[in-house]
Amino acid sequence: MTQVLIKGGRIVTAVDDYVGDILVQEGRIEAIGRSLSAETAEVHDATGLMVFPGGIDAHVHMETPMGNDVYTCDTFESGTKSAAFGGTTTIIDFAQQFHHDSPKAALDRRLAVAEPQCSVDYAFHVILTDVNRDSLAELPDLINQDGVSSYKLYMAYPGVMMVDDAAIFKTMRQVGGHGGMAILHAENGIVIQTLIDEALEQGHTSPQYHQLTRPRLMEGEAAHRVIRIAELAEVPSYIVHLSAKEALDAVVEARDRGVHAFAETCPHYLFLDHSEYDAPGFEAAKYVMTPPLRDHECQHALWRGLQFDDLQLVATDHCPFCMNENPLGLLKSKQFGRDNFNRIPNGAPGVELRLMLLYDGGVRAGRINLNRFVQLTATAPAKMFGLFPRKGTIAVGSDADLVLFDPNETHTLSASTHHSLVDYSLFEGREVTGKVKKVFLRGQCIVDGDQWLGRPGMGQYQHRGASGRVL
Ligand code: DUC
Ligand code: ZN
Repeated sequence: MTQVLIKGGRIVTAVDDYVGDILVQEGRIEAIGRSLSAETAEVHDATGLMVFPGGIDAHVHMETPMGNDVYTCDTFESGTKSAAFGGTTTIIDFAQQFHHDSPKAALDRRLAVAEPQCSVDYAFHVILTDVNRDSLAELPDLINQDGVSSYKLYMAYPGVMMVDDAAIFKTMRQVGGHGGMAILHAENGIVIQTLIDEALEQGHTSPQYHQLTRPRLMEGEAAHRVIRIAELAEVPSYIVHLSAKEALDAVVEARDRGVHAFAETCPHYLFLDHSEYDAPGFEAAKYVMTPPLRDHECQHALWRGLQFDDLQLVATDHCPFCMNENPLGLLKSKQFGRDNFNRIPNGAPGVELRLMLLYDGGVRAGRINLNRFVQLTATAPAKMFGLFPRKGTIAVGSDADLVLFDPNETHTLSASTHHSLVDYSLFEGREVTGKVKKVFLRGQCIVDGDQWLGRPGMGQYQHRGASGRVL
């Protein structure tokens, strides 16, 4: 019987904060107490360290086709290793249904790619792009048998990913009765496309125009619209990568009326602002993610949203493309759009940095407390997406996904030390205090300081329960 004993750490959950020992048996937490002993256990001294539940990143894109044969540059192998070094032990990625495609086939394709490679646990949201009688009919079984309870719909990218309001409404009604939830990329794709076309007609091709053609108002409009559609369908809704104050206003207004509207934001919206687009030449392409970085007014609103639970979780939207064409090739690089901002692959890296940024810039900066930090990074994602209480907390019977964290170690974030294949960091040179020291996945130590002890294939697919039934 494999036993692991983690001794003397400061155990922090979304509600607790105390010093104790954790005994792990066969990958699960067997006991929590003081002065626990177990003769044959592998012992880890956590004195002076915090012990968090393993992070859950509910929004990542590993080796994902983004159209035009462009792919995100992290494989499941490199991306999950990077996640682990950042204290994330479960990721939720996406399986995309193409046109004339089956959602179940989309899931099976992604499972086949992910299964031999993942070194942390993983699950999928299914992206629907072809909502019709046949694809809708598959969803109850996907929820109940395959454990996929969240369905992503795009209100942006017309002609590629965008679906219309009827598709959103039909999907919501279909999945709602089975514990499913629609999750939305909320931007008005048609108006934004008009602005993009006009900018290009006027000869504006530089990356700065990415931001100028995706206004806050059109995020707010889509957020408002989709929350109302969900209200009519009588189901919860969840907005991904919320960045604009106008979108948050729509969430707050709905929640104040007792409507179950949920949303996530991402570290780059909390810690970076639109002045990054002033970077010279093509440098600004680093920040071409959708939605774009916003201004201080939005940042302030997002922090307030996190403090008052109008925003429920922080995910990374890890969607990495290299700045340089080599060594991974043009199709994994921002250079693909060097002559046209609208062809720059949308997305930015961050899966490794979420806990450290949020601890340093959130907890240490006095914006959120430690329990809220755990809530945002682990407990809320587990509850929102049907993984709780197996994941997302430190409790007897839960998976022993644990992070030992030194709250006092200061270090510098850099692409030269991260574990993703991407060749830049949004936070290059930023000094943070608080560092992941050891990471356990179901009781196995997979990160020990700089040492990688994980292996591809040890991550397990997670069948999830209902999504969005968080009261
Ligand atoms: N936004 C991104 O930045 N990347 C992937 C897709 C999206 O909507
Ligand atoms: Zn995304």
